[in-house]
Amino acid sequence: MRETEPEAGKRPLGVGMVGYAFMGAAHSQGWRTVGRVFDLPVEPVLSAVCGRDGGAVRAAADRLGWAAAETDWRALIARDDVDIVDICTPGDSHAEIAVAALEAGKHVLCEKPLANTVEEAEAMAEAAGRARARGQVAMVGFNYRRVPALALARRMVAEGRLGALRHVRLTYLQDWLVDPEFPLTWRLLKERAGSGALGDLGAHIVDLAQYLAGEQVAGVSALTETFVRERPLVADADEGAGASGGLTVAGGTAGGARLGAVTVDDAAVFTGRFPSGALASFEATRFATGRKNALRLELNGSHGSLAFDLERLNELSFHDHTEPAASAGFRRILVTEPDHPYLEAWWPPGHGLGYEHTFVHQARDLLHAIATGAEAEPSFTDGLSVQRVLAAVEESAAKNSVYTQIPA
Ligand code: SOE
Repeated sequence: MRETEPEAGKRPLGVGMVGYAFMGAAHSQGWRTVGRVFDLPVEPVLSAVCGRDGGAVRAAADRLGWAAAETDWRALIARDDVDIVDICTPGDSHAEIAVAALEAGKHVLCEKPLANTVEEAEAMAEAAGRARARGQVAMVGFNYRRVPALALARRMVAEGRLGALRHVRLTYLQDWLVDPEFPLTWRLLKERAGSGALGDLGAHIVDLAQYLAGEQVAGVSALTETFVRERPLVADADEGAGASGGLTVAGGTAGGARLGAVTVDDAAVFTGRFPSGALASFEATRFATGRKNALRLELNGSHGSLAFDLERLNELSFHDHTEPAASAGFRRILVTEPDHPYLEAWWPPGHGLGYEHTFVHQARDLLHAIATGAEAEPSFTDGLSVQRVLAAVEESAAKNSVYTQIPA
């Protein structure tokens, strides 16, 4: 399926995507669907996808609906039919591609975490600031902000329904690394991925905590651990950048494969403070046996609490502490009403959404920002702020959990 023709009367905006693994497939789904669901003055056109392996990227273009394939990201950025550069590569190439794309006058969507280091994230935020003055938009792919129930949670916190926040508690649990025979793909190499569960999963929950609380974490105390320190080498650590994005490797490794060092964390557990006085706690792990993609959170405030579980993403639990104790208690809000965030465009009440819709909403928000000239959120400055928390977690963990302040 190819999506090359813009809808009549809408300004076409060409998209060029770098990377086509798990996230690239998810983003493609967003670009393909957004114009059919949301009424926007602009229409994305899937102009070209880029990857290093010519045969594989051409196959991905056909599978995912892109009109053309490129093997050099610089050539992709230079194309006249590319207005938006969408970066879905491992973290070690984010900064170079994003800065080049912004300097070339393109809008940019970059997968999370924004970069592998604070220095790279600073350079990206600076480039985005210069580009903003020229009318360009830059956004980080923290897609869980686009779960309607979490956007509703943000709205309720901002409206004061929870009163003063006391606790912001988040966990993000997966289990795909439990098997010590799982091979050493790029996600386990610091120079490629920046960090492990911390940057991959912890980045999501730090961003959500800051988004929901409406303020930035001021300092952290952290522990990290690498439970399995050596894993079987694969011929090409990028193999996992194929269809599964490093979460599986086709055929596994041959028995008796040589071992290589895992250079990232398997799990990170940390607490933090917000300037308002609220306390935060975070847990990110790839070793929570039985948990596949379990992102859960609970906020407790002086007037009430909110709880959310990604495995039931059409629901938000709310306890209103201002109600009489006899009738108060957590109740389930079914987040499928037309006046809930994003839902006016979708199905009648009760007909829920899923993971993939977050990428449609992400595309919608980016296109809306481009069309209206508004700043896109989460901005590269928001991504930098998450990066600073991740760096502070690593610093604190290296000092056995010493409280580490984060520069504002
Ligand atoms: C793998 O851990 C992963 O795909 C993350 O990279 C994504 O950001 C998350 O949404 C799901 O899990």
